[in-house]
Parts: sequence; C-alpha cells; structure tokens
Amino acid sequence: MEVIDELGKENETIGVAPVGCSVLAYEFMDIDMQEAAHGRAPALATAIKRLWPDKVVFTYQGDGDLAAIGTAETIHACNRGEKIVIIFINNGIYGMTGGQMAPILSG
Ligand SMILES: Cc1ncc(C[n+]2csc(CCOP(=O)(O)OP(=O)(O)O)c2C)c(N)n1
Ligand SMILES: [Mg+2]
Repeated sequence: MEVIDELGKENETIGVAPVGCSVLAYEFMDIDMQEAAHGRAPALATAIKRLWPDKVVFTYQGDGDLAAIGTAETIHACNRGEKIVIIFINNGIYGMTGGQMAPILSG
C-alpha cells in the first residue's frame, strides 16, 4: 500500500485476493479488490489487466494458494510475461485450514 500511495494510484489499482488468510485483504486496503477461486488469482489478474491495461493489478497470495493449488496459473502467467504484480506470502503453512505444511520455496 505504501508503494501505491507513493505512486498516487489508489484509484487506479485493482487487487486480487484468493482463498487463504488473504481472503480478507479487502478489509485492510481501501482500493478495489476482487476475490479469486483458490489458486486462480494470476489468471483472474491477467484478465483484469488485459481488460484495463492502464490499471495497476496485483495478486496477494499465500504459499498454499500460489505454490500448491495455483502452481500452473502462477508459472504460466510468469511465462507469458503478464504485466501484473504477484505478492507471495510465504508462511510455510496452510494457515487458514489449521497449519498443514505448504510448499516451501527458497532462493
Ligand atoms: C478448491 C479448494 N480446495 C481447498 C480449499 C481449502 N483451503 C482453504 S484455505 C487453504 C490453504 C491456504 O493456505 P495459504 O494459501 O498458504 O494461505 P495462508 O492461510 O497460509 O495465508 C485450503 C487448502 C478450498 N477452500 N478450496
Ligand atoms: Mg500459507
């Protein structure tokens, strides 16, 4: 949000939050937000960005969402070079469902 503030883009930013603890992100950011199905935020963000190329579009995804169920959507969005920002919240667990192990990415 600090970056959006600095850019002065509050009214031109659309965030995408999927299933997981990030599902309530719209409660914490005073910008337009869209819910995505589990793991599908990069696909939805792709559609939003292609519809409104002048908007700043980002996703806010946990590791269970991004790196487990959403691996394909994430890799393919990156491979296509979509002009979106993907924010990866890597807490190592599926927090929302009780702490099962999530894929751990490092490097
Ligand atoms: C299609 C589907 N599969 C499984 C679930 C159950 N589910 C809800 S949240 C979640 C994992 C969330 O983990 P993560 O993305 O790491 O978010 P965190 O809560 O850790 O921030 C799962 C598997 C679901 N809601 N929908
Ligand atoms: Mg997690």
